[in-house]
Amino acid sequence: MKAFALAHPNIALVKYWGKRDFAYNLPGAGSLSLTLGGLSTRTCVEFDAALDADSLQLDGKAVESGGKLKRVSQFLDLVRERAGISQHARVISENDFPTGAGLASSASGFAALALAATTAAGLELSATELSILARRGSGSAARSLFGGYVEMNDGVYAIGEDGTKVATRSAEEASKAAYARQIAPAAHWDLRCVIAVTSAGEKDIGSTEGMVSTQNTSPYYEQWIASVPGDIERAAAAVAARDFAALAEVAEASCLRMHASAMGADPGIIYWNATTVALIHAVRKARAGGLPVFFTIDAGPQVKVFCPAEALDECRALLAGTQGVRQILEAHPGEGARLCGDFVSDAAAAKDVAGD
Ligand code: 2P0
Repeated sequence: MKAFALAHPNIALVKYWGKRDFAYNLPGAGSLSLTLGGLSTRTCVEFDAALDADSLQLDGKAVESGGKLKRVSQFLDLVRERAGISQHARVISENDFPTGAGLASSASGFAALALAATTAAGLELSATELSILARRGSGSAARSLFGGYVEMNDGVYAIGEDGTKVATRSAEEASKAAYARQIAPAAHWDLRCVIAVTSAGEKDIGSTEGMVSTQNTSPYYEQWIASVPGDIERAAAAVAARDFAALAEVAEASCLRMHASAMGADPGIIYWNATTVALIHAVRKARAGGLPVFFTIDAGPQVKVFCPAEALDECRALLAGTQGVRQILEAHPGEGARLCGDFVSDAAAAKDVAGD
């Protein structure tokens, strides 16, 4: 009744921002991401009949009450229901990167939790079933089950066994169809992601809250959602062809359109600070000067800059030379979520269960 799992965060190249259904946490549109090796969440779940409530320890601190504990407990309810068990669980989770600051900790967190909790509960789910389950915890977590380049389906269509799209109808049917799948393995294209941390604190407006406000009040929300399928097609083609210039164009466009929709909310949501904006300009100027780099920004002020492996040193220097950058993290295409022995075990020895 105890299991350990490790998962990496992922960064969307085509963003997820908005929900079509709250009960099943269905995304308003699909998305496309890269799973990031080099940053990890490790989670241990133990079901124990002696516990009278679920407990959560996050980054060494007990979470006694509040939204985070409730969200984890509600997720565990889904696992208990599926496994036919009633025991509460002890959950210990550790990130080796800043939590809740726009570095996708909910993606790696719920991916690791889904794998550890289902394994501890004795369930043996396929990678697709795990992705559907992880989505109920956090939309972006559905993508972190897989390594490399990943596409999340919006649930309007299911992907048939022959790869073609099959229309779905009810929310329940759509729930089973809204999952992620790998479109290219990590080894397909050695892109690097250099992350400029511009603020260490937790963000003021969480992703879920920001999305809900955007879709309820922004006049740009519908246009944003309508723009996503074309961007996914373009990004998938750029990944398949390893076309950096094409991926740069579509990824920056998707990021800016997502933020524009959020800024159009009432009151407007601005995740950026002055350093975020300075980095946008620095990256565009460097690209115009011939350096292959592009930026993307999630629901926080950090800037993620992608480059081919051979441009890593120059990319890093560009970010380090921008005033206001507090810390630089580096990531590379990573593997999917996997079971691991314990918190200190070698990740290379971990069993990869999400490689299909
Ligand atoms: C993404 N983000 O595609 C987008 C871009 C942030 C900006 O997915 O409500 O934590 O838990 O399903 O997955 C962050 O949203 O949202 C996110 P919920 P989640 O990566």
